[in-house]
Amino acid sequence: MTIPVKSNTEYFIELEEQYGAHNYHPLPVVLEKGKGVFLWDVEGKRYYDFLSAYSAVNQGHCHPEIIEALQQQAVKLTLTSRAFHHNLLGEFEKYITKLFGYDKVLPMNTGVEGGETAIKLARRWAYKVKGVEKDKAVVVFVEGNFWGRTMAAISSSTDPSSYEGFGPFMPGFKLVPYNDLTALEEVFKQDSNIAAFMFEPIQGEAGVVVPDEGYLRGVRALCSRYQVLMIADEVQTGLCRTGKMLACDHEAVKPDLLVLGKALSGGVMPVSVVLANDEVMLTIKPGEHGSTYGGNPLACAVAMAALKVLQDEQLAANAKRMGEIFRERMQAIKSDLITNVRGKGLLNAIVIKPFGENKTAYDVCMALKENGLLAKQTHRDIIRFAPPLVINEKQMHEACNIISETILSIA
Ligand code: IF1
Repeated sequence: MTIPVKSNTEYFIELEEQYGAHNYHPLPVVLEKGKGVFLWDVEGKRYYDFLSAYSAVNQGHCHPEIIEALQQQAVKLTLTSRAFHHNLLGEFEKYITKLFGYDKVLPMNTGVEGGETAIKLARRWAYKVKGVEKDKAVVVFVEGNFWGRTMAAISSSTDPSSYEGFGPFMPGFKLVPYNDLTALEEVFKQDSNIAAFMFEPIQGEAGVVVPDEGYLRGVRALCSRYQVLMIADEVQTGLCRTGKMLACDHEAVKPDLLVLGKALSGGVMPVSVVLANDEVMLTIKPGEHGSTYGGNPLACAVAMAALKVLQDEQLAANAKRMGEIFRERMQAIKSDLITNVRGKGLLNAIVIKPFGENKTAYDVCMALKENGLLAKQTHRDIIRFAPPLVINEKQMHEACNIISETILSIA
């Protein structure tokens, strides 16, 4: 009796099944190498990466200049804690505050820590500057928001798969519909305890929901009028992803607090920041917030290299141009499987009509994988497409050929 030999893929997936928490349901592919827009699995098969680790690899996998910065710093000094100074923190702080036009920056690690930090700053500002009564500060979020998995993040969520079974939840949060300035003004009028409004300029996890032209300007005007801090969560939309350095730049709007993460390190390690002016930033005093790795030497070196690559390689302009090609190609696919194509820059999504016996966007992603392109569905009917911003025109057309041939073969 011959024992079937397991493929490498099966071997690695079974290890995870046996020894890892089951908090994800990944596509059945095991990756081991990445370069630019490409990934290779343990069978040696090459894929176009059309997820970019949810927009953390905007500069392309293993960008040489970012890896060089990592390697040079890694053999010198990686972590001091903030109990002492180190020679890269001030350099990084000056670089990033000048680049985005804010007085100061508070460095953290994951995107959700950036969101948590922004909320703590907003509450502190509400008590110290706006004069909100102690423990009464309110932060307003939008329906369909996603900013991470911590207790505060899921306390603001409207997605049961994020919050169900994890209560009790953080108080002091209110919700309004996205892309609805009337509802937002209503809440601002009714409640004088509002510290801030935190939202994504384009909603990623909700399925690349692009608000109406003018929404960002409207939010800015309402926040200014009602003395509410505007917090832009640009963890996913920032850093050239939507065709500008920031999604807020599409309407020339400047948030009071700017949260960045993901591609701030080019996919090398978790680096996040909150940028704000002194009136907000200096409401937190020494010893009142921080983290072991926040602002570590390695993160500073890697983040400066990652930001330089975005500018030197003009990745915002490339994202704009390649995104236009992508949406044109998607709209040209003659299939009623696709009911909508939407996005900005290289943050795009297609909406898929259920097909066959209850087949969904997941099944399209499985077929795309077979054809050499990796993407992930969000919810049952939406596929987000977000390649690294270094993708060139030839690669974009080749990837679009894969997508259209796959869709047409299914239909
Ligand atoms: C997972 C989703 C995306 C984010 C925005 C903050 C954070 C995220 C706008 C927190 C993180 C990640 C989380 C990651 C998958 C991915 C994701 F599918 F979960 F919803 F991108 F849409 N603000 N998004 O999108 O950043 O703490 O993760 O560094 O949970 O698997 P983080």
